[in-house]
Amino acid sequence: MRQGFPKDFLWGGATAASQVEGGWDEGGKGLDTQDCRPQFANLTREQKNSWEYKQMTNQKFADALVSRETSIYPFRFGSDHYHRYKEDIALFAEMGMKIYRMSISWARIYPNGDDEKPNEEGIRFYKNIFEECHKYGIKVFVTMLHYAVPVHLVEAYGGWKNRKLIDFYLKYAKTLFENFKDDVDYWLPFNEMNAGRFNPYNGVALIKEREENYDQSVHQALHHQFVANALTVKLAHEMMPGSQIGCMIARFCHYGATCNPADQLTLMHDEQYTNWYYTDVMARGFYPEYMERYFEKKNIHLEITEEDRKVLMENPVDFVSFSYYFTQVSTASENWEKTDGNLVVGNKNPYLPSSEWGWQSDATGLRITLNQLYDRYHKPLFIAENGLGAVDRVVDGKVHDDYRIGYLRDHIQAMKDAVEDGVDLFGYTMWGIIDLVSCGSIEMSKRYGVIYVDADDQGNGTFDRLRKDSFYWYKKCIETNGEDLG
Ligand code: BGP
Repeated sequence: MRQGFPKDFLWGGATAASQVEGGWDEGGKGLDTQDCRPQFANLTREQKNSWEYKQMTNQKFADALVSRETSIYPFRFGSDHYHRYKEDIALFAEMGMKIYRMSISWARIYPNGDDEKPNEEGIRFYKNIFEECHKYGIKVFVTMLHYAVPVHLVEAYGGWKNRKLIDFYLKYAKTLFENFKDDVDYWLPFNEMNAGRFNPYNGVALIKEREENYDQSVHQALHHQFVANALTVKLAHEMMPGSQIGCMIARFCHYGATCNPADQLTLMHDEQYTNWYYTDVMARGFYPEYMERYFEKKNIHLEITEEDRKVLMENPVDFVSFSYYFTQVSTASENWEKTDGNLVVGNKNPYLPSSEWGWQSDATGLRITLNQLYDRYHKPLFIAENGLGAVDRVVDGKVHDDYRIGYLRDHIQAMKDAVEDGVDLFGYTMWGIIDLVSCGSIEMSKRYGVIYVDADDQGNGTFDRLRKDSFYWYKKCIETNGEDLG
């Protein structure tokens, strides 16, 4: 039996450009879809969790295109990483981080998405970040698209439902590989591929009101992303032999509510439609049979060419990664109590504690997930996101976030157990290593970081950085390769 984490285990932290950078209109960057998501003041937590709040509408979009405000568009100020990345990376190094997962903003490289030439200033900005990481021996894991799409691609082409997006994306990918082939250790073409289904504005750049046949558009857009993903894997392997390129989903581990076979059947379908579908296409290389029936039932007719199927089959990913925050219950009953979760509202599990945002923490579910994924694909696994969103308070210059330490301790112990079960897990990047704007509820108040950022929901504050108690805890965890979780 294996004992503990492999000695070269990649401990790290994760961010996304739109949530951390700020500098939304600097350095030649174009406006992107995340820059356009507004935050409305004085809403209750429940209202902020609602679909109406999270959903993009024609009106909100039109307003955002003309507004220069930052206070109601928090993704425009982020955590000011654009100006403070050196300080941030020095803190990552102090913690002993082995890897930094970050995303590149498409609109910094191609401001409109379909420009003829890339923006050299954007390329220089990321080059500087990579140089800074290398200075400290920190490896780099790049997400090439973490939700933020140049708005021009929505306005002129209608987002990912248009097949042309595949070509624009590939051009962008080629530019990244040409410029950063020696700087990046792991590549990820798309963040949380299944987001397209649960939040189509974020995932596939669709505005629901504009779609006559919404389900059809969502799934066609997802198909285009699958093809773009496979072609990017191909391109990476051609341009950078030996490169490591992976896929990612938001993994929703489900439990059957009871041993009633009807609940177990619901469980099987939930797992297929929300999880397996996406990783099956990207890791195994073909559309699973169970989806044919699903599409038929929903009256969805996808345009998939023979060439698409061939490309998918010939270009599976090298590793599988996922985000993991919570688990939920599958039941055939309509009357189950609900609770919030990442991207979806789920059924509540009476055995699990909830965060302030109603996300149910479940470390055992992480061990189960790792075993399930490894068993199915036998590819190396990477946990690209995991962490606890909470309200933190600064008292005498300190943040005593024992709740976060407890969450991390339990999840890292579960990872260790999975490794000892025989799972090939090679890295972990804690989500929101530094406080950043929450993707779901568009606010700073929901904090994940082990590094505190002094900014409020409207972007007031010094933006100074502060080490939370969890900073020292994670440092010790890394130093001892996950042995000292005390
Ligand atoms: C994932 C996204 C991240 C991140 C995280 C936490 O779905 O990839 O961008 O934000 O969820 O979600 P939230 O910020 O809504 O708490």
